[in-house]
Amino acid sequence: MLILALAAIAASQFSLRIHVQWRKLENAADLDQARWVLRAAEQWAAAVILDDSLQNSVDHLGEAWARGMPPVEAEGFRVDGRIRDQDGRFNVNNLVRAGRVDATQLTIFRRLLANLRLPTELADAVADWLDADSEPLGPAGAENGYYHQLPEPVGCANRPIVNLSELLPVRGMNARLLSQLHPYVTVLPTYSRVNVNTAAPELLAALSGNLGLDDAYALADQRDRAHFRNLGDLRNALGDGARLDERQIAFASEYFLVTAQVRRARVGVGSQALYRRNGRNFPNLIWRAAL
Ligand SMILES: [Ca+2]
Ligand SMILES: [Ca+2]
Repeated sequence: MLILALAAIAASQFSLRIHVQWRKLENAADLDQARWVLRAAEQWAAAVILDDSLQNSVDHLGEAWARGMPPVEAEGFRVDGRIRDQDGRFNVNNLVRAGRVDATQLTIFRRLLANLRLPTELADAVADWLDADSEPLGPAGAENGYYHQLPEPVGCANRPIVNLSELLPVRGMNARLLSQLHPYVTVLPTYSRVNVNTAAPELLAALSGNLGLDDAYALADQRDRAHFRNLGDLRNALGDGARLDERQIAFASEYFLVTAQVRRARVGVGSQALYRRNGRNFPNLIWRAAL
């Protein structure tokens, strides 16, 4: 009797174990499939970016790539995707060229911080974080002399960064400020001009010494009704007086961030991928990270 009971328990445990194993295999297969669908979604987004560059040489928020897409079903998964150009943002790495601070970019960054009502001294500390030397830019700057004396010492990067979160240890920075800054800045591997068709009014105003924030909002409104094809369009929209720094601007974008998510019941995967346009060829993948 006891033996029979023990056998029954063993059998039920065995069947439970089989069930758990089977569920794990099933989940693993689902996850594998979800990852394939995710890759396909990224490739699709890159194809949309390429297709746009074959159609025209200007990028604006009324275009198909910018308009976001409703979720689609693929292989039983729900797929969400979004493409955001990065050239409508201030590229933090622009602050330094060949290891030295670019004074023009520093001024633009200071103005952007002021327009966002964030502390302008952050600009100096960020530039010091990126420039090759160890000389603080001014009283608000900070180099290893500052960072090594902190209760939890850190090493100054003294080089360009890859991800915005790398700025978290910068003097005066914190998670709240970084998240406020996040929609207006980006981190790109090469020098980039600001696409005036996709830039926020705060950045448009930062590109000018004499365009007020209210006028920048009016300019962006006008642009969103009819995008700028070229300098002539922009100058007409600005009228007499205000000027943007025309060496720093563009009407097209080169870098695009693709965010994709794939979900089904218990399984979900997501990614972000930065693509760079590559003429009439498929865009180059710069980096890719799981979400
Ligand atoms: Ca375009
Ligand atoms: Ca430095």
